[in-house]
This record gives sequence, C-alpha cells and structure tokens, in this order.
Amino acid sequence: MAEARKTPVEASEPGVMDFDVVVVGAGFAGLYALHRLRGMGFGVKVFEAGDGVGGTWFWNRYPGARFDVESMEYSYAFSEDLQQEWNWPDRYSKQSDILRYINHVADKFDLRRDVQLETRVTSALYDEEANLWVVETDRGDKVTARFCIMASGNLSTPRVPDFKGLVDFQGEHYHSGLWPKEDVDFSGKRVGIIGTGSTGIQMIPNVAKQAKHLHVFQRTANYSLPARNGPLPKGEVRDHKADYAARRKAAYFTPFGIAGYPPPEKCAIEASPEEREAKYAAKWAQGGTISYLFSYKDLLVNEESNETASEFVRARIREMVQDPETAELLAPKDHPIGTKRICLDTEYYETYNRDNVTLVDVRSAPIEEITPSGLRTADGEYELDAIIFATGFDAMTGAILDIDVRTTTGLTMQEKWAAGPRTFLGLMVAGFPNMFVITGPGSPSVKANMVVAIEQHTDWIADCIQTARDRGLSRVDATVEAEDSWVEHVNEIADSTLYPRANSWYVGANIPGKPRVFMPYVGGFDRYKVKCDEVAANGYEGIEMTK
Ligand code: N01
Repeated sequence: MAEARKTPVEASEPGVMDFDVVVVGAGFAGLYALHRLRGMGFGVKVFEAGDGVGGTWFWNRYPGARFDVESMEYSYAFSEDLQQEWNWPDRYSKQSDILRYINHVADKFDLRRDVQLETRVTSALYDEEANLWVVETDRGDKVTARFCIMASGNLSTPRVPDFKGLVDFQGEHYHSGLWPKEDVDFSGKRVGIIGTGSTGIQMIPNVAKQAKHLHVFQRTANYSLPARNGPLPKGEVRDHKADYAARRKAAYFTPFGIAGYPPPEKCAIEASPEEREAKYAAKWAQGGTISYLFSYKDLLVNEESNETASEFVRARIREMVQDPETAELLAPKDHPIGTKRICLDTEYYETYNRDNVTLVDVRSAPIEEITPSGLRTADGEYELDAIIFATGFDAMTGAILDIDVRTTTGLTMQEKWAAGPRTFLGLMVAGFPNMFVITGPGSPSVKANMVVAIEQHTDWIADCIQTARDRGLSRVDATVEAEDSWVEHVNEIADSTLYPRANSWYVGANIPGKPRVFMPYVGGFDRYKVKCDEVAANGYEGIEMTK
C-alpha cells in the first residue's frame, strides 16, 4: 500500500520543506542512499514506480536473468553484519535470489517506511528563490525537499522498437525488462525472440527448452563467454567472508571495481601466438568476462591485439555450433571484443544445435512488420504465438529525461542534454543545484561493478552534503567550467580506446535519433575514485557551495 499523501507545501515558502532529500528509485542505489542519508539525520523520501523494491532486479524477471558479476562481489559492502550473514547459493545468482537479498536489506535496515511504492516521479522543479526541489508524481504527490537524488538507474527505461503492426498481434508479447511476476509457460508455443544482447543470450537457452519452436531474430552478433556458473563451494565462501573487508577495499583499486583478478602486465602483441592461445584457452575454461579481458593489458586499446582475443572466441563458436552457416552468423565481426558489454552465458551457442531453434538474420533482411499471426522480415514470414522483445533500454539518460527536470530560471534537462548528457563526474549537472545522480553518465557506472559504484557515489554525495551543512551552506552546484572539462576528459579517454568502434547503447546507437555521445567513463573505476576523492580533498573544487 502506498503511504498517505503529504500535504502539498508551496515551494515559495522559504525554509519550509517536507523532506531534506527526495530519492527517485528504490533499487540498489536508492535503498543505500536512503540508509546512508537517514543515518545522517536527514528526513528522506523515496519514490519507486514498481510495487516492490529492487529496481533492475524487480523488473527483469525473464527466464535466465542473473548476475554477470560474481555474487560475492556484486553485493553491498556497507554492513559487515549483512555480508557475513547473507549466503549466496550460486557463483552468479539468479534474479529471484537477488530480489530476496534486496528485500532482506530493506527489512534489516527498516527501509520500507520511507519508500512509497507504485509512484512514478513525473517532474522535479528547482525553485531558485526558495532553494528547494518541488517533486511531483503520477499519484498527485507534490513534495518539497532541499536535495533531489536521481537513483533511477541506467537500464530502467525498456524500449520496444517502433514496429508497424504490433497492436494487431494476436499472440502474447513481452519485453524482458517488464516481465510478469507469474511464470510464463512457453510449452507447445511458437516463440520469437528479438534481440541478442546480454538479455537475449541469457534467455534463449531457457526459452528453447520449453518452446515448441524458437526463432531468434538477430541483427548483430555478440561475443558471449561461458559463465561456468554453479553452486558456490562452502570453503570458498568461508575464505571470502574471512577476508571480506580487505577484498571490498581492494575492489576500489581495480578498474572494474571487482577484486580477485590480478591485472595483466603484458600486451597481447608481445606474446607469441602459442602463448596467446594458451592464455585465452585458460581464461575460457575459467569463465567470466573480467578474467578474459584481463588476459592482456592492451585488448581494449590496440586493434591488432584485440583481434587475437576476438578470433579466439569466434573459433570456439565455430566449434560449438554444428551448422557452419549458423556459426558464421553467430560469430561477431563488426566490433572488437569488449567494446560492447561482453555477455556471459550458459549453453547459449549449443542451443543452436537443437532441432527446435532457428537463427534468423535480420541484418540482411530486417523485420518489416509484426503481423496478426507473427512477423514479416524482408525475405520471409514467421508464424508465432509469442514474441519476446529483448531489445534493450534507453540507457543511461532515459530514466532522467523521462522526468520533467527543470528550474524556475528556465533551464530544462531536455535542453541541457539535447546534444548528449553533460555532468560533472557523472554526479552533478551544472545549473541544477542540489540535484545528484547516482552512477550517472560520465561516471564508470555500467563499466564497473554497479554496487561498488553505487556505494562510492552515495558516500561521496553524503560527504558533500555534510560539508555544505558543516559550512552552514545549503546550495551546492557544479560549475560549468568543471563540467566542461570533465566531459572533455571522458571523451578523450573514450577516444583513446576501441570502445567508440561499436554501435552500442554506450553511445546511444540503439535509439533512433539519440545523440551519439560516449556516455560511461572508461578510464577505470580506480582512477575515477581517485579523482572524486581529490575533488573532495580540495574543498569540493569545481563545486560552488553558497547560502
Ligand atoms: O539490450 P541490448 P539487453 N530489430 O541493447 C536488438 C545489462 N544486462 O537488454 O545490436 C532487430 O544490449 C539489438 O540489435 P543491435 C548489460 O549491461 C545485464 O540485452 O542494435 N533487433 C540487440 O541485439 C547489457 O549490456 C545482465 O543490432 C533489434 C538487442 O536487441 C544491458 O543490460 C543481463 C532491434 C538489444 O541488446 C542491455 O542488455 C541482461 C530491431 N529493431 C542485461 N532493436 C546481467 O547479466 C534492438 N534490437 C547482469
């Protein structure tokens, strides 16, 4: 049940506000922000669109949804008690276990009383005169707060391509990111999955086991590595827990915010072909994406080096997939490995050896329309009882731009980000005082262990607000100069790598008309954290704190 409405308070009444902080979203980020800021004595209100907490892990319930970072690492570090008491069953946990964990956190830290569910924030207006944010929701709430924190997620705005005819489709259709709570049974059904990103690749082997026939509509092949998932051995968990605090700290000094993978010292081009083959084979056998990317230190900056790692995976695909034509379609050739999120799978490629699975290339013959009984591509018609859209998200900016964010001085986020997102450290947007973003564009976000990034961001925001409070100041804004120089730095780093070579959601390529800007910071989580710490140590250099 949603809480009773607050009496609306006029923003123009100086000094009067409902809350110190409004947080948008109750996923990993929003819940930790609530816990941290409440602990500082702030009155915090969280609005969440879902009817439960968990964010990404609340919405993405599709068959096969699970972590692609190891469970022992992809979890909160802020409470030793929590990390000692919680037991992850699998190396890469499944969605239902992750949701159970987040609900446990919400209960353990008594978070639910400040979270209003089934409430979508529709607008956030900064009232310059009152120095307050006025936040409105789709349920008629209008609340004021000194600070507004966007914990609205990077991959939380699902996107179904604008296919002609979808409204007339007679079968069932689903988007992976809006999956029903009840189990969906595809037994005996002719199913079509559109999309072969991380989601499609996790889902396809599971749906194939149920469906009468599965057609996979692939536009771009992706690299996927074996997860080698399985139950976590008790001894391994015991050792990890005995050393948890040190491991968490060590994660801060790694490029991906994940401890336990020694960084490589050698370049791939310096190694002999035999040495490289042996190295890649060992990593392939070990499983996991970081492990593979850490084969050599130049894989993401040198095309020739990268090609050796890319070709190793293509060769494995050709071995695993029996039909040579299908194997060739599945072997990615249009981007260097790692420049799109590498997928992690369980029996993905082997699934194409099943009699009930057909791969359809919609690069050469695109989907033209959804028909009442299936879909039509440029060279064929497919009869389907169910269509699954694993077509991704309006990533990194979608959730914030869906909210009407503006100031009484006339600045709007839509205009500010019209040519692509601009932030200082991915944390603040100049001209929008007292608004913070957790894992926003311009921060490592999706290029790091998200939970580590979330905790680091939230702690930094909390310290920044505390500093302002200690100085008797209540208005915090990034300067345009600091923001400009950060944006330039983010671009410079991206341009020094192979990342911009891929048409990925990192550059907004999956959304027609979205400005092509490289959004995550790829200089490494470790380097990024040093920069954030420096900014704080230098008295919040690049940030203006005023009355
Ligand atoms: O989305 P995507 P996702 N016609 O955008 C295709 C995280 N994640 O949901 O590449 C035909 O990657 C599109 O084709 P193309 C992870 O960070 C994590 O899979 O644009 N096809 C692509 O194949 C991941 O990167 C986990 O040519 C169309 C697919 O749809 C991110 O979420 C699990 C199309 C979309 O792939 C997003 O992954 C799952 C069209 N009109 C996801 N439009 C974990 O393991 C789009 N496509 C933690």
